[in-house]
Amino acid sequence: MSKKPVNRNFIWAQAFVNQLYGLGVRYACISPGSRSTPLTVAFANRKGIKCFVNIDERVSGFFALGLAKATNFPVTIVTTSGTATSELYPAIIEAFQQRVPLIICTADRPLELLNVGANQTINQWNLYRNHIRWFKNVGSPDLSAKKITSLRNTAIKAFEISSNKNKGPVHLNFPFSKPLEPNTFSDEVETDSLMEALNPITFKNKTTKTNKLTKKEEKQISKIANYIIEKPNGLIVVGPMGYDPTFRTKVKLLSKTTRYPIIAEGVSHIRFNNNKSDNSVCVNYDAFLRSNKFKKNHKPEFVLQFGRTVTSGILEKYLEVSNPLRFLINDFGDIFDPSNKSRPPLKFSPGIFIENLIQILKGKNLKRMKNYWLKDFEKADTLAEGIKTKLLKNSGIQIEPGIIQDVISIIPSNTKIMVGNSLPIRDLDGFIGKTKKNFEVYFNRGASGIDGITSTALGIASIKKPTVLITGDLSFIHDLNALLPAKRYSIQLIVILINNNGGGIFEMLPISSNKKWFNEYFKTPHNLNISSIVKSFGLEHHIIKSKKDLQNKLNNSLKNKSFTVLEIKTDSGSSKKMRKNYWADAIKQIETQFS
Ligand SMILES: Cc1ncc(C[n+]2csc(CCOP(=O)(O)OP(=O)(O)O)c2C)c(N)n1
Ligand SMILES: [Mg+2]
Repeated sequence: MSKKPVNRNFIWAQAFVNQLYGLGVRYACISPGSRSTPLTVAFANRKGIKCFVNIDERVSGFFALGLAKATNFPVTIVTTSGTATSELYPAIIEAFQQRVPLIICTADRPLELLNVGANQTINQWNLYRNHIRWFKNVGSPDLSAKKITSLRNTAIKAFEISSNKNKGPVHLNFPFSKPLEPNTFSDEVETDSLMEALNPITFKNKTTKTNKLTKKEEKQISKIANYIIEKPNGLIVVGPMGYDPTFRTKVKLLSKTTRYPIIAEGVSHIRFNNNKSDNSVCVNYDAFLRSNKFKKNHKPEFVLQFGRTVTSGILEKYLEVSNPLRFLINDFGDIFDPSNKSRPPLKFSPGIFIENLIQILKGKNLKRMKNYWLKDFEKADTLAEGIKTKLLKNSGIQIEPGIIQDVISIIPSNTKIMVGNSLPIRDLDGFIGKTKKNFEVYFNRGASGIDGITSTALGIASIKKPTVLITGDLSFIHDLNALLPAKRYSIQLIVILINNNGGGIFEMLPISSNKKWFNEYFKTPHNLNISSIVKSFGLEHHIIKSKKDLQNKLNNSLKNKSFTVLEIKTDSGSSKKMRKNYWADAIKQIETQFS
């Protein structure tokens, strides 16, 4: 039998990568380093896996997060040993909290070099332990059939956990001894066993979900149905989450059946693809729920909440104070209720839950004698919509909520939107009305960091076109290294950069009245010339001077198919005034109308 000289680490890495490929993994985000050579070359060598190389691991982590969000499928990340691994942590936290599937592969020194002062060596064992769904130290490469089978099973477990069983990031630590390069040989192996090592096991997914409910699940749903029958004053809260497209129709049907209003979060996609008749979809709750009178006379007794914790603090407080019987429904039974007053969460796919619930409710006599409940919410929503539209109609380009509304009205249906934290997501939630157009909205609300926003958007934009990012200036500056992959991979992304020269959100907080500390420690103006920064990366940048200008440049950018920053210099002071005027007007008119 013929033998072939090989590098053990490389064959080990190839066996692992081939198994991932066999499972369907198609993207790897790799950062340069020496210890990770076997993994890097195995991924680079694997036809069918697209590799993105990012020098900055923090960018790489968030970029992978964006890819995984857009594909809803595990994406691999490779880093070398040492601090490189810890640069991934922010993205891993975000992936953990949002249940985004990532397979993190960190290269390490072998056991004998740990804790003895070896170069670029830290304790990588379960480094992300508070924010990871699974960790395994893969062990030293070994080309025996038994160890290769074990390695493949590790790959399968990592895939199954991250994509389905306990969705989110998983961490595999790979110790490698030198030599690391594929053409520096450490072993001789028989050709047959080599072939065998490189062939992945065919994996049959036995966990395909059936729509059939267990007895326990049937009981849970019929309990909810009984509450709905008895309680006319209920709400359906649709929080942030990437729902499947059919959910929209189902939740509207549930609203029709129950006569409960839908409280539609800005980033839930329920605001989009709406018809004129979808009156029960309420979007202006952040304004009308500021009226104490409305709140006092409209206390929900029952709430079904899909998705994550809502963006609006006003809504969250209202739910807490009204203290309804509140049920959270999501795929993994996660808790999204800071008030900690809701019942234990129900683990259901939202669509399946609604289908079964409607089946039970159909033909039942729901106690809806007084129809005022739903009508009042619809009326309050329409009232606030009118006030908002009037105020924004005459607002200049420097008014932040107006910009977001304009962007939504300019971009065509089916554009993907990534929205940054701080004011952009709050303005989107507070000011975007219902529209006929259909959008997919992405967000990093897992930990609501201002880090990695552009990188995440670039990952999304690599898959979905066209993608528009709406972000603040500090968030953009925090993630400047994202401009490297933007250039390197010519990614088509339009960045709407709302530049209020610092953290505008802090203007909304009581600390803003403290002149001594506010500017230096909170708002932190930077006075940077963002145009020259962006242009130094060889990327396109335009300053937007007017609404007309926004329309023209945004339309041009959509056609150009390149990375473009459209920077709008805004005034956080007058933007704050506009928001406050709107809320004050809304309170006034709601209280007159509902007297
Ligand atoms: C990584 C991280 N650091 C700090 C914060 C706290 N923080 C929240 S908003 C904000 C300011 C953001 O400024 P910008 O991106 O310009 O948005 P704006 O407030 O102007 O809308 C900061 C520093 C955070 N959320 N995440
Ligand atoms: Mg800002």
